[in-house]
Amino acid sequence: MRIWRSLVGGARVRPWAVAAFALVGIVAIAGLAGAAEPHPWQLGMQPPATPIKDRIAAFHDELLVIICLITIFVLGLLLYVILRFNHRRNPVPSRTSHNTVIEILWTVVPVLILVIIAIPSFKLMYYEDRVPDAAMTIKVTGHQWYWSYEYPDQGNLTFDSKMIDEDKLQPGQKRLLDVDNRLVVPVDTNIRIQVAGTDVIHSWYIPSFGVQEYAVVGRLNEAWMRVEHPGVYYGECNQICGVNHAFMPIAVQAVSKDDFQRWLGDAKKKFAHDGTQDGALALAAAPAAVPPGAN
Ligand SMILES: [Cu+2]
Repeated sequence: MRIWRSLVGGARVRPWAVAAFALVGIVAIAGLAGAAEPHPWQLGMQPPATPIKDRIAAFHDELLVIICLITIFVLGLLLYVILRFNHRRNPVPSRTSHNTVIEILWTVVPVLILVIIAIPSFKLMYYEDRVPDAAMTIKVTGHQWYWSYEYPDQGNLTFDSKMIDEDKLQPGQKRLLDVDNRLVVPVDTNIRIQVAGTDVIHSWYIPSFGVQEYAVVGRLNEAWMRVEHPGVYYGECNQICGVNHAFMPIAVQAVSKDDFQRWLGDAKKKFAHDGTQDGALALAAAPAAVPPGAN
């Protein structure tokens, strides 16, 4: 309260303090209102778009409180030692060594803090891991250097998604983030995401979904998502996978269920003769390439 009073100057409100608080408020709101993409000078994480990310953000905030309390406590101890036991104020130091009570405390207290953190952490991990009643499945395959998407329960629709080169960007498209064919998903639908690779390890990562899954050759990793609001959400491969690692972005467009059905109809025609089946074939053949005992 004293800090607040010194900032606002008691009864007389200081204009600079009001301006500073207003600025912080505007930046915070602008951060929340922005689309799910990185921004210059962004503070904090992208706004959550799935229940998983909601929980990750809440857990992050809880940890931040614990970390701040620990840091303030350690800083206080350090300052106390520096001021109280410096050479001038304490010329003849005590020769004390070992104190059983303190040694037990500084072992047990951190262990308790870790246990307190571990319980919600494990709950969150299992929540991220288990797909709750998936209404549909999407298979994501990482290639050097693009992604391909399959909708096995929607008539096996398959297409590639490649970054739009800088010289071909249309107005409004985002450099290094927009792709030719976005992954389109319906909102409010539990979607099982299966991720695999065809060459090296990639990682399908969308910050605002809280989803990050390794794309490994010969393995099928699983994640899930439920996008809460329509919009475009961006992500990137976040496993260093070769020279064009930075040029295989992910763009997901979440639309209403009706719009999704309409898109599905169009997409089946658009990608009907697209020769993108080799990705699926390569994946099916991949386990044979793994040397015996490698798993
Ligand atoms: Cu990659």
